[in-house]
Amino acid sequence: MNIKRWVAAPLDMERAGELAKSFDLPEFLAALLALRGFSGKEQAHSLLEPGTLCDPFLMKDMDRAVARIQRALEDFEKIAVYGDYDADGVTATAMLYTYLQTLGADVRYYIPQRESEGYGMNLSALDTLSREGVNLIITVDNGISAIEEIAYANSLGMDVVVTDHHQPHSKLPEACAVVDAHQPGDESPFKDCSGAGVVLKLIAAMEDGDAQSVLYEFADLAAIGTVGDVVPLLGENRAIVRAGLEIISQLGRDPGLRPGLAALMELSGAKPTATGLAFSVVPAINATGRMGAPERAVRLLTYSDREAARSLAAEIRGDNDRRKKVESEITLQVIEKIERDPKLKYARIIVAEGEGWHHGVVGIVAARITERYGKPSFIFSVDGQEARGSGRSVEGFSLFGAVDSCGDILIRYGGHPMAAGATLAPENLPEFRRRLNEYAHKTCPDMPSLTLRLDCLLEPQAVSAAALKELRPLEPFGSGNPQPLFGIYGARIISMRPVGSGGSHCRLSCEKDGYAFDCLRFGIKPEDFPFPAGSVVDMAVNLEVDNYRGQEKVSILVRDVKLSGLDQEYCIACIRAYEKLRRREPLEPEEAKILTPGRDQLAAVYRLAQSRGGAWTGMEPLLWSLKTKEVNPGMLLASCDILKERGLIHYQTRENSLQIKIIPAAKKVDIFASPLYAKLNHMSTPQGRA
Ligand SMILES: [Mn+2]
Repeated sequence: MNIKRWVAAPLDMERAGELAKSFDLPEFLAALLALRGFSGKEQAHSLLEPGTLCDPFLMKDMDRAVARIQRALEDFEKIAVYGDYDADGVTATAMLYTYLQTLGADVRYYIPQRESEGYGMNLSALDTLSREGVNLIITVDNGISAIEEIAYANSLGMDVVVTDHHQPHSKLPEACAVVDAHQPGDESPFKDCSGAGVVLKLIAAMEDGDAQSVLYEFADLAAIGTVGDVVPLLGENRAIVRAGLEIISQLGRDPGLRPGLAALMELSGAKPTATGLAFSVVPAINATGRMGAPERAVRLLTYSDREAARSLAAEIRGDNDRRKKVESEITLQVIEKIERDPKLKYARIIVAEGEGWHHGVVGIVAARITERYGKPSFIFSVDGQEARGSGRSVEGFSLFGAVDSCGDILIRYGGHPMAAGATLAPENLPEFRRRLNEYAHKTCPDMPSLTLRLDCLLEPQAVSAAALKELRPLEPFGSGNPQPLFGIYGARIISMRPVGSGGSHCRLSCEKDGYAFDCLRFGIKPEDFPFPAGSVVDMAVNLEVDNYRGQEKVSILVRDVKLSGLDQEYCIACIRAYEKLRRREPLEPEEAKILTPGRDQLAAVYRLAQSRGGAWTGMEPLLWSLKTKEVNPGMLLASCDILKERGLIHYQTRENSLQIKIIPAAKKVDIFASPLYAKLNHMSTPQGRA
């Protein structure tokens, strides 16, 4: 069952025409801008024009930062760049390290280990740097909250310049300079730079404010940090990513240009687009932090030797492959746990834990589980005396609020509404699970579901390469400016056939109003595609222009599918009601009524079990065949429970699929003697609840 709420605005071509005229833009582009809320001419042009960086000295303390670094260069002081193990921290470190080296500085870098040290500065790292004779530490992508650590560095005789892009606490660290656009008194007009973006500005400031030549030199690395940190690709970030992609598309042609990055791009076969980076280079760099030694990623990005770069790039790709393997193994184990345990599966928030699960990937696993089950999840890695976990939420429910309410049993925690982390004693996990769900029950009786936002609906015959090329100025796509997602609604699937190596993808031949067209669904084999030929479906699609034998061709790439004509809101409400029943919470009479089948409906579900013969089937095709009997997804599941209780069928659910089998030798039984049926009926009447 697709448990996402699909939201689409209608495309008003007349209005699009007006906008196009007033902005002097192609019609399709104007329409899309309007749909995304870029309603004024200025707003539209801010998105479409190349843009540049503003004066770096508008950032508070930038002058002091530059002065302190200049002094260190003149006096040949020993400098340490203190970074972070994610793609933003790594690229920020590589940029500043490379730049200071070209100035002849005595510089080293320090990247904390994700597992043993964690994010940000720590005292023992400072001891190490002090012992090595470091006089000046420059933090990148961290430092704004390191109040104690920076005081300690000062006590060891080291000065600190902070550059960061995280939110400051109420107190700022006692550093020589604090450069962070979010602090009070900062006058830079753009606040959403990544840590690498801030470093780009620092370097521009060192170069007397010459942002253009610094972009030319370092925008490739800053682009990776920007895409990696998922900051909005708007304003100055667009200028950075555009300039960066320009450099990246030149890599390989000029052998002296960033050989490590060139090798990594080549090995991953990534396209020089923001999305290409997000799915190749960024996870590979992040994997070095998750799987062990993140300083190797800085080494790779600062190498000048091509051979050494190639072999290190291959090693880092290996880390990423290992990370993927570990991640999918743990995901499978979590899904197994959930499917085995109704208490987990039907909970408002899924909290799952495992002994020895690699801590570096539990956050990614939580994201997958939330996407799959459409509810917040928290995944814990249990290791001796500690359980460390990471959670992901759905829009409309603050996971941080939920975790905060359990603060008294947590050793450490933090986060924001959509993602949180927590560490606790393993014996407190059941209590944490209970209280998290209790909090959700109290604050959010109807949990929000995932939303799929479409830009607009399109008719398949309106799709053309020419129209799509009008949208090119919107690139690069990313956070805040996603690749347009269109809805093609009410298409009939004529046939499916395998494509790609091993037939692991699916080509769908479709038809709507007599117009035939093909779509591609990646990563799903035809036999696993949840809808049989003949189904009428709604599809969420990306459109891409490919060059095929000199001819421009539009590819329709399917991202999600649901059955056409189902009332999505109603289906979600029905499933929520069923989950409530399974959690043994009292139902409102209306909810119980939704779930209670009549004789006809039970008979229809029984016949369905007969006809399916025990194959796994998506819920939506099953509902389609039950449509005339007005069976909703919650009622389908409740009916299965009733028939199972009376010994008439076996059934299992797996994620969003169902497998129903009849028990052939079953004796004639009175279905209505089912205790569950009686309970539902009882709850359907107002007096029954009282
Ligand atoms: Mn960052």
